[in-house]
Amino acid sequence: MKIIITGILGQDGATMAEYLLKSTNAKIYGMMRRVSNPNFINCSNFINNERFKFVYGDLSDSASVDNLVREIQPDYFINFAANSFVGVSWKMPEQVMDVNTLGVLRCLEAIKKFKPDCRFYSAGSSEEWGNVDYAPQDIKHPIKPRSPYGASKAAARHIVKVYRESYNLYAVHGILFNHEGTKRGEEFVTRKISKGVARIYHSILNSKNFDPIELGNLDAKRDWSDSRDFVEGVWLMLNQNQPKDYILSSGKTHSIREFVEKSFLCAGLEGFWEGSKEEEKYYLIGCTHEKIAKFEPCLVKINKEFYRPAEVDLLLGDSSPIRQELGWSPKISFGELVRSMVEFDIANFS
Ligand code: GDR
Repeated sequence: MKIIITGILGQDGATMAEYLLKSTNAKIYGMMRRVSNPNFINCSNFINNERFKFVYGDLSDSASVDNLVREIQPDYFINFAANSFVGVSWKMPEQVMDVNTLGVLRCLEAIKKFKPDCRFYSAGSSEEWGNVDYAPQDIKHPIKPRSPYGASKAAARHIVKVYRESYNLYAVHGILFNHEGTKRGEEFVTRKISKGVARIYHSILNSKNFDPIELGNLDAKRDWSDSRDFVEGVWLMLNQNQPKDYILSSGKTHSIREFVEKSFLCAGLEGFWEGSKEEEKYYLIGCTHEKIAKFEPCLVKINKEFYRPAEVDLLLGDSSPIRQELGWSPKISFGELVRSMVEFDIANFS
């Protein structure tokens, strides 16, 4: 069995490769773009596995995608490559549409031309729902994206459906709600918080002054899960009798504010909120370090730079269909996810 995974250096690509190398005998081809200083940290557990190989390719270059599918003749093509940061999608909307939407089209075309029985996974997003009408959101929720990113994923969803119905391809577009972990990039709010908590924890331990974590909107709510649970759901979606799109979510929602509080508590630090709107701050309480208690120990403050031109206020997913029909369910709770990220970042702080 041969599997191409794109976005191999990112959280989902690397987590998927790790999972498939353990649970199957497949040969994994991890597609990466040529960049000057690639960061292989997420691949360190499998980089030397003899069933794993890096291959060059770029979703914005159809020839490279065509060549990979023609030469490798994969049984599965799992597309996790994307410009996945919602916040930056207003700054480079054309590139986002090119990679996230046309990139999916290029994969589908390559499969149609060179390996039509290859099963294709397209990474959809709860950002497609955007300005939600109701909660929890199910697969029938109207598509109402709030960002170029959300629009790019919604368009990808349509093109996957069109190719599935027009050419009888096995192509699925899973709607994944937020999923995190220790492979998460620092630009995303959860990892930014867990890394910030680790930095502050070590400063306090060494009786040193510290800068607060700077965040944007604290009141947005997200349905967070652990990415290790999600790759199992993706694999189930790829192995049904008939292709069908499903939602992956925890079915619980929490605000950014709650993520902040829980993260600091995992490091043994308790805080309190003071002020409102852009002046709101989170201060440390009960600090016994004399040197730290002397200055005003502010843990979090607001920086307007991290506000978005349009926000998605509430995401909460209904994943009951995949639970009932394919037997998937997440094993890692929100509390365990936060703890694992904070403990990892504290232990690996340098
Ligand atoms: P999201 O994830 O946009 O939901 O998309 P992100 O972690 O970037 O933001 C979540 C929420 O936190 C608020 N926020 C901040 N966000 C960031 N990044 N940095 C901050 O400082 C900050 N302060 C507050 C945001 O406004 C937002 O409301 C993620 C990505 O992985 C997508 O690729 C994926 O499709 C969806 O999840 C499901």
